[in-house]
Amino acid sequence: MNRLICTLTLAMMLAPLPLAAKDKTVEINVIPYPQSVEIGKGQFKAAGATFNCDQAIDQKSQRQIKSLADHITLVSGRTCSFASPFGLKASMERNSRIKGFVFLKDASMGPEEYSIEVTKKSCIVKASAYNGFLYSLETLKQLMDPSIFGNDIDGSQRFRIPCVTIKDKPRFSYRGMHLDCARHFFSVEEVKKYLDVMAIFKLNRFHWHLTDDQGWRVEIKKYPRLTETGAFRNGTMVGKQWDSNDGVRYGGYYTQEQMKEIVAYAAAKGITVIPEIDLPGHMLGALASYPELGCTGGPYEVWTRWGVSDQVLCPGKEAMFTFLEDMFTELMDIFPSEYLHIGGDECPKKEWEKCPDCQARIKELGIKGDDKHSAEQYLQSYVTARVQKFLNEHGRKIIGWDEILEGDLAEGATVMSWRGVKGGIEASAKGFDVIMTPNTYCYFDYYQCEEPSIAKEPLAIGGSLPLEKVYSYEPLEGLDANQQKHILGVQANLWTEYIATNDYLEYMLLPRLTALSEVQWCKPSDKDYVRFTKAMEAEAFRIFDILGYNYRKNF
Ligand code: TNX
Repeated sequence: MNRLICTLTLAMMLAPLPLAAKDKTVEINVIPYPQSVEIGKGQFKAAGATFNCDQAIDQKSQRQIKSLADHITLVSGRTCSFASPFGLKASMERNSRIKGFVFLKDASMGPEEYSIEVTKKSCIVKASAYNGFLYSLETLKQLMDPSIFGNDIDGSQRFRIPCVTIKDKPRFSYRGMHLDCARHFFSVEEVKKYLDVMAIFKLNRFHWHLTDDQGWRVEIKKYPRLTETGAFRNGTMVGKQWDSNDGVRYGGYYTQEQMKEIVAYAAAKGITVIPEIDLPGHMLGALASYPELGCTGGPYEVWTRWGVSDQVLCPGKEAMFTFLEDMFTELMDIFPSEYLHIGGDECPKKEWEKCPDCQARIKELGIKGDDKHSAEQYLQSYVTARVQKFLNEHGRKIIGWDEILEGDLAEGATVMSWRGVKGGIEASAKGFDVIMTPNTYCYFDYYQCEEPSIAKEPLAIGGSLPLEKVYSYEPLEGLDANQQKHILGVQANLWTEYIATNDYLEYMLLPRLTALSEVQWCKPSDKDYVRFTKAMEAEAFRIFDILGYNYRKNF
């Protein structure tokens, strides 16, 4: 008898906890973590629930909402019907017992803000605009079993959402990720997959580095040699052997149609594409195609090695500016973004010092060097200002790397601080808007581990940037209230000198992108590395597995 009691007690101890007790331990694994989360008791069954979507919501948002309904139908095998009546909000106010999903427009919310209120009977979602609705859908998916990210049909009705009230909006309006497609070329499909994972973690800017010394990747109809010649290089250096060449011709470019396709694909995911044409340095792709744009007239070659080339565009020649204006005219047609990135980094002045045309230009403009900057540095400011004026006249604004601060910088430029945070501190003090991309926290081409383990990793450019360091970044540190107002947001950069394959690209991106997303989205008080890593393993890693992303599993 005693034995029987013992066995029964043991069995009760081992039995699953009753639901009510289990609910208390519910944690939500949403990344980036929402601003306000109140967990309730119980669950809402998403499989088979009706989607009620107010007609006041724009058609584009409605289509996204409907596609979640269709997707739950597909994976759960239970139909989620979609209805889009007029006056849903008013009828909700009269009869609050409406069941299922309810999507409402709340015009008082910011464009990226949303709320979700889940009870056992209903899931009420509110937002005012497209991105807010998209983010509500991403959060809903992360609240469900990660298998929602796949297409496998699963009749087990796992698609439940814990009862929870979420109110959410981002800390920063600019939440970017950069990709260098010049050093290595990534196909349209690969770029789309990159955008897909950005969207899951609520990033909204894709900085597309499209031209460099090692390749010009943009079709410009008026200058066909840019892609006939400039898009291909005669081999690539091997590893870090600077004088080597693998002898394999390498290259590729995007047609205007393909770039438009990517812009539209990104826009549907709430992401603006900001193209970068890096000038006046990092221009061998263009110079090899049109040698008359340079100081010496060449010969030039699309570079087969990494580093900073002394061969740059010649601002002494009017034809160079004509080229830039023609090229940007076509580019603006492809990219509707308010901002265009004009590079500006790492432009050696050796050629300009010797070039008669550059020196004549310096004289003509009355440029004089001073104790801060050389005349040639001010000449770069002249290039920046001319391009900026042209783009401003077409309703666009410029972003440039922090070197554009050297010399004079005209009002309205936005500075991307990459050489640590000092450029951002200086620019914001001078009243310029800033995007923080410090190499100390945001360079995803650096190794993902601490020094001693670096030898075990695939070859990278150098540096050490473990996940935790990315997570620890506080973009407003050291800035006073006035400077803080100028920090538009944060971006990580993925330069691809040593990244030749998409698999390796994803490995360098993930999971650091998830840490970046909390730096961009969360208030410092909502960040918690332990909570974050648990969610990353439980949710993000499963999403990566289901969607077929390569990622670094040790952190
Ligand atoms: C510096 S960041 C560069 C890039 C390199 C990168 C490598 C910046 C504006 N310029 O051209 O790819 O370092 O980490």
